[in-house]
Amino acid sequence: MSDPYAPTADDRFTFGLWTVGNPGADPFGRPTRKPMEPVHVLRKLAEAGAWGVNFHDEDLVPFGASPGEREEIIGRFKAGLEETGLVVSMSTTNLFSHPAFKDGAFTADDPAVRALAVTKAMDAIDLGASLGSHIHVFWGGREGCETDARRDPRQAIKRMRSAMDFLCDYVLEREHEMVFALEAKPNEPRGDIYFSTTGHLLHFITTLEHPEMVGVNPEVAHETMAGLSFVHSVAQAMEAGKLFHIDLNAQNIGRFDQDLRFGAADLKGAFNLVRLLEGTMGGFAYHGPRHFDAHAYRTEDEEGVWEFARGCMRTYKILAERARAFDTDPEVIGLRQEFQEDFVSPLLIDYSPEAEAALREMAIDPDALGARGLHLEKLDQIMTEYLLGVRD
Ligand code: GCO
Ligand code: MN
Ligand code: MN
Repeated sequence: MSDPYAPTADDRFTFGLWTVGNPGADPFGRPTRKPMEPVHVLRKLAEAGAWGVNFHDEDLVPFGASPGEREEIIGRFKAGLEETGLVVSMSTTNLFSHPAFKDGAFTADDPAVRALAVTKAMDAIDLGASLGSHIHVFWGGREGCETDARRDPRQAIKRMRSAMDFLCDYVLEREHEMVFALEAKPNEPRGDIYFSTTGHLLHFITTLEHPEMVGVNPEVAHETMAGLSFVHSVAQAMEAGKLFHIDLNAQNIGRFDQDLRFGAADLKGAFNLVRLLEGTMGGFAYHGPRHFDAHAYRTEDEEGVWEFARGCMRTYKILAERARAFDTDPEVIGLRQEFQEDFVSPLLIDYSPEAEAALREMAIDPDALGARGLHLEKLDQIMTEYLLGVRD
């Protein structure tokens, strides 16, 4: 029998060169694994069943490479894409590693740093576009501070807006078919990063010159670090039509940025996320790339890296299968629908004197409403049993 959890192109699973290529260094210790050649990564990803690959400009072409080196590297990578059939599903700019960006890139006080950042981003956009990327992610890892003693945070917001407006116009000028996806994170590497959550970004996007070109790229770990519900953040992005990309991984609240294998922590959160993305919970599904922005434990060798990659995809598919089973279980449907069919809701959409009168005439007994049990304990226990695999 074929493996029902084997990944296919339809799953749109993707990994970054920096994720499976992560050599296992941390602030306290040196790398435990050797760097991997990009084309080797492509071959191994294709073998594991991934659909796409992503990269920062520098993951592929080292910062400061000569034009000749650049051309050679890109040529080799292009051939690797053709050989493996992988697509470039997203590109991004590294605006955090070089010391020039130590106090911000687009939000830096020094206009020379901002100019360098915008120029580097234009080059990264062109690089991505030339390899087929239609989504460019901006994660402002250095856009923040340890102290607010100098920069007025309002200035940072204005500068970020100018940078996004500038770069949207650049994409239009170049006629690239590309949108931007902005990624929030509350802290790490900065003490505090501006636009700390997906919600902050969703508002910011409405203030741009081309809001239609810009969406969000929420990451499990980042909202969880902020102590927030990732499912609710993703839901808000989807409802706003702004979920352009997603970074899947796992994270325990209150810890440093862990970038764990998808599903390695908070399985219930992962389950509800998959219900949302797959549309089993109701409403529309997400059709963009399912990107795993995570890395293998530092304890692993290369074999462990591919175990990690297969594990991310397999857990997603198992959760999707469990989600479909849960959401089509007649008992679950019954428990979820109990209060959904009604004739009052239409009255609550648009104000009119008639609607007001009809609402005021309703004989509502607040005490009866308050005394009623909602059976959420039962529903949640059923969910737990689906997750534990004892109910089908
Ligand atoms: C992190 C971020 C990054 C970004 C990546 C894409 O916490 O380091 O999640 O991995 O997603 O830089 O721009
Ligand atoms: Mn992250
Ligand atoms: Mn990320």
